[in-house]
Amino acid sequence: MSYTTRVLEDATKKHASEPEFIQAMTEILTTLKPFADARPAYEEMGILERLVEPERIIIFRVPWIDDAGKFRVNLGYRVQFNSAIGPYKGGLRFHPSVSLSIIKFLGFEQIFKNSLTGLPIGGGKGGSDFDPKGKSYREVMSFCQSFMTELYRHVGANTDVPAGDIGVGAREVGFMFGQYKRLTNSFEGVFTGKGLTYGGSLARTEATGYGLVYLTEEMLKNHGKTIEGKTVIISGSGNVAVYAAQKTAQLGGVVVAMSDSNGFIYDANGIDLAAVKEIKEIKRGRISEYKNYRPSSVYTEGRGIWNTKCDIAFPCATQNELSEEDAKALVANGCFAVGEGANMPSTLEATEVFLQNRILFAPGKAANAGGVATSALEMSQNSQRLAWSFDEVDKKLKDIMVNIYAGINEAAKEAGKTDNFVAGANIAGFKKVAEAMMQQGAV
Ligand code: NDP
Ligand code: 2IT
Repeated sequence: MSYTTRVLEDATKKHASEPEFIQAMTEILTTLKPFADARPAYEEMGILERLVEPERIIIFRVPWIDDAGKFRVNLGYRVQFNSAIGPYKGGLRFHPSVSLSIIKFLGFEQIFKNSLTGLPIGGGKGGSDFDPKGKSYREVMSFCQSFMTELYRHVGANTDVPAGDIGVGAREVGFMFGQYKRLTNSFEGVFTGKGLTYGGSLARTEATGYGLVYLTEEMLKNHGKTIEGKTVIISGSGNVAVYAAQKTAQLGGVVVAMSDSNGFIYDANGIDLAAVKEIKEIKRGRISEYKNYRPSSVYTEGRGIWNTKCDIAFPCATQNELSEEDAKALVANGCFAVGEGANMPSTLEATEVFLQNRILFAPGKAANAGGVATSALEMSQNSQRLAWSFDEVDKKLKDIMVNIYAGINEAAKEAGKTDNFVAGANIAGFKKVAEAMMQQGAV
């Protein structure tokens, strides 16, 4: 049995109760197989065995009191996966579905994603099964302060730098940053995605969505196409989805559908993004309310968004939101490009459908890396005690996305898998981390 297969089989057995983590490992190790098996030094130095085990996992109780005076308890997680090329870096997710498996899959993906950015950031991820939906301002603050009261001792500007993800935006980052500062008496860049008044970077809010569109545009350009005039559908209506929609519209694409966890809207005239932002960002409401703004639009309950005819699809909600059937429907309807704004939104089977049908497919760890890349730019600004202009950060972000495309394109070609950017991203991301691990010895 080959080295890579053995490591994957052993880790799958050992972590049998972690389906999402197994899925992420399977995708990465399967595509790395020819590359890693051809280089005996990796086996000699146990690179893959070490790579699939986090350096540290922290799991803790988060007690808080709700507005009715009732005691509540959630679980908090931080998985410090790999620090070979820099301090652990990755977001925090607050969602009732959060489990160790989900945080481990996200942390594992983050190692390769962060490497692809070319910036000195290791991989980590954290979060809680706390559900911010329907909670009051006071309850969210109370939870965030309690969460940080444990997490503060494990993070730091040169150790581990969290940020946002699903359910964690500027409001939650503010509460956690404030509590960290109070507990440590230290004003430092321990979080990214901070507010602009206390060290946040311009363009970080927009970065993941914008970056997704920059990388997709570059991929299309290399295949004689552009976004201009194309029909686009975007799942989700959170941070990533909204700014992917904004940049798509700026480049002349027409976004006709968006969604949330309840259903999706279709607006043939192009989605009115100001309305979506008001519903989701200000009112914290449901996407179904869009009908009040555009009576001619159609709202459909459920997860049928992928049956909408389009040229380009951007899944920007959550893991495994796009199944094999969904992928087949997209292909049958003439969709020719897919860019993953979310982490692992396509199942393994859906990804296979895209690759078999030669869809231009940009996997999440490359396509959504603009968020964490801009987080690293926020860390640089904090270290310098300077703030760069929006245009300066946006230009750097664009250059980074163009470079990521060049890197994954080159790696795919070298592996004899031209245009397979899944293989390209995994190999390109892995190489640098593996090299750093070998140079640092048995750590
Ligand atoms: P937000 O919380 O801002 O938005 C999440 C969106 O996805 C909401 O519209 C939400 O709908 C929907 N959603 C969440 N869970 C589910 C579910 N189980 N089923 C269907 N829809 C769901 O999160 P972000 O926009 O920040 O994150 C979206 C994705 O992008 C995630 O996969 C995240 O890991 C990834 N990502 C985020 C980055 C960032 O910088 N924020 C960077 C790179 C990747 P509802 O409102 O109904 O819950
Ligand atoms: O999945 C991700 O890359 C993020 N949620 C952003 C992480 C970060 O540290 O900015």
